[in-house]
Amino acid sequence: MKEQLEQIKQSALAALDAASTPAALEELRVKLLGKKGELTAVLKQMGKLSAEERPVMGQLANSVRASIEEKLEKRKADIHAAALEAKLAAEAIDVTIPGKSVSIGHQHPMNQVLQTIKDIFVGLGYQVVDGPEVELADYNFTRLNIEEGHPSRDRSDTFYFTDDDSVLLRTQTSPMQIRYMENHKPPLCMLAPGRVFRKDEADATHSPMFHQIEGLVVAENITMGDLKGALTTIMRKIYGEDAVMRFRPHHFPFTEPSCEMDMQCHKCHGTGEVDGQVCSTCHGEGWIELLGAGMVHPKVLENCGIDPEKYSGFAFGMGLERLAMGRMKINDLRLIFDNDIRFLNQF
Ligand code: 2NL
Repeated sequence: MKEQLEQIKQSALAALDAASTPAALEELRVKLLGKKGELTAVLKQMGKLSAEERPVMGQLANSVRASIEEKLEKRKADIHAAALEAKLAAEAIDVTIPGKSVSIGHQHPMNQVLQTIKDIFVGLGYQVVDGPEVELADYNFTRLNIEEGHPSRDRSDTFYFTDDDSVLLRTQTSPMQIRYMENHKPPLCMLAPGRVFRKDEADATHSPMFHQIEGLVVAENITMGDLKGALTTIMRKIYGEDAVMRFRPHHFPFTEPSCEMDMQCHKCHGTGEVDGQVCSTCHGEGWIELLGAGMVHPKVLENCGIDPEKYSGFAFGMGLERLAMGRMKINDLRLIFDNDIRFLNQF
């Protein structure tokens, strides 16, 4: 029996040494120490021993059990430690590896230009307003003194929603100014930037959707002198203090008198030529068209409930794309709308 116990101890310790998982250890515990285990089987035979032998064997059996239990605990701890070690090694983070860079987008070039311009106008006291892109023909045309039959009302030029041509995609941002005049008493000073829509085939200088900025100032005693002073000041803030400007007579149905404002070409200084070649910036014109403007037509003021005998005002409108193209040296309008990342990343 003594040999049997020694045998159990040796093989148990060897098996415990060989076990490498908590599950294998548990299996061994049951096999060695459990009710149906090897040690229990030996102990059941104790009854057959003599009275002198029994305590000796009992003691030996207990020490074998203790050895096995001790080894079991040690292996448990070892295996747990090894597992932890392996987990830590696997999850180790090398804090010296450079991080993954997160690429952050930026404002679209059109928005950058718009923001710059809005800042200038806000600084001069203009209120920036927003309005609907789907408009009534009444606001877009009629109240602006654009008569029935005017070419800009044509179905080939304007996107209409209804058969009676009463609802449309606005072709200019002026309807926002009409709405503003309806709801505000002079003195008023506002800026209306936004998308406008015209049935144009897209090419280097045309797009069926583009952006306009219109401005309006109405108060007592506003004159053409105010118009010239305000627009010269504003355009110099946009194009530089040394920019040279000129005003030419023009015609718009909603202003009287009307004018266009040009800036002398900064490349050829108004000569239209660079090194004997036609200037590429102004195409030989010597001047670059900036905007259209004029004194608000008395009929338009009246159409908005403002007394033209008491009040007068000036208004102006310009294309934002053209302005952005000039400032950012973009030569094809379509680039602005394509949203090719190689283009956008240049700004
Ligand atoms: C251009 C010319 C212009 C206006 C827009 C306007 C608005 C009201 C009354 C009177 Cl409510 N006028 N707007 C005036 C003159 C010119 O735009 O060439 N735009 C691209």
